[in-house]
Amino acid sequence: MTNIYNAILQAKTENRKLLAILLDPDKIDLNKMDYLIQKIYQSPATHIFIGGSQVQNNILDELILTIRQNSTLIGQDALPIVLFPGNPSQISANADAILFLSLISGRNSDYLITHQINAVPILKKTQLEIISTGYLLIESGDETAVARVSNTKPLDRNNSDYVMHTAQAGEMLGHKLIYLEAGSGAKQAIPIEMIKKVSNNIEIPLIVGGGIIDLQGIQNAYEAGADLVVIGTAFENDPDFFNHSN
Ligand code: 1GP
Repeated sequence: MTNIYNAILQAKTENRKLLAILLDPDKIDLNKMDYLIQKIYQSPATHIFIGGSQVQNNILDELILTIRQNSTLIGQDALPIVLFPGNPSQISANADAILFLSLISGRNSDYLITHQINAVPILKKTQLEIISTGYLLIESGDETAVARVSNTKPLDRNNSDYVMHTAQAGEMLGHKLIYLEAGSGAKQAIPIEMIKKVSNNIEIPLIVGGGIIDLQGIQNAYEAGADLVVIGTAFENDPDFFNHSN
């Protein structure tokens, strides 16, 4: 597998937009994986993200191996499998890379640095590509699982300047990606003006996810400057999501 971060940078340079389908191990039926993987490979997805706020089962390793087996059967180039963990127990050496997240919108030291420290001994035993990511949770209607589990307050969706400064601080601290997160199943996606403001004022690639429920929403995020969009719930609810004209 080529370096995943470099490929993201390359895509940004070429203005090639990227799409990750997020699979939550808690919501996946391993017996239906062949069908789901087929749908993923028929979709425009460029990455498979794996994670959830509270993965409680131990199927992570098995899930990734099942994805790999089914991907091989499909015979296309395998999509990179990237961990998007809620805590250090959600690490599997079988993935290709990990978004090494710091929840810089929050003020809970567990999610800023403690979980990361605890993850180090586990990560050191793997070959995972580690991609440092500044993770910003933005207010999106009702309380989301990320806000509840991380016990942090999302940033004000009407204060794009503060969100932009937080993203810029993340970039200055050396994060390689910025992720604007509305939360899985969010009522409201990240505001378009906010995506524009942040993307125009950072150099590193921008990921946007949470609450995007139609193809137009993906397009709008791209046009506003998102480099990679994450789709979880919409695909989970309807594996034919990408076949609809909208
Ligand atoms: C959540 O950004 C992702 O972490 C995806 O959110 O499930 O709402 O698509 P959805």
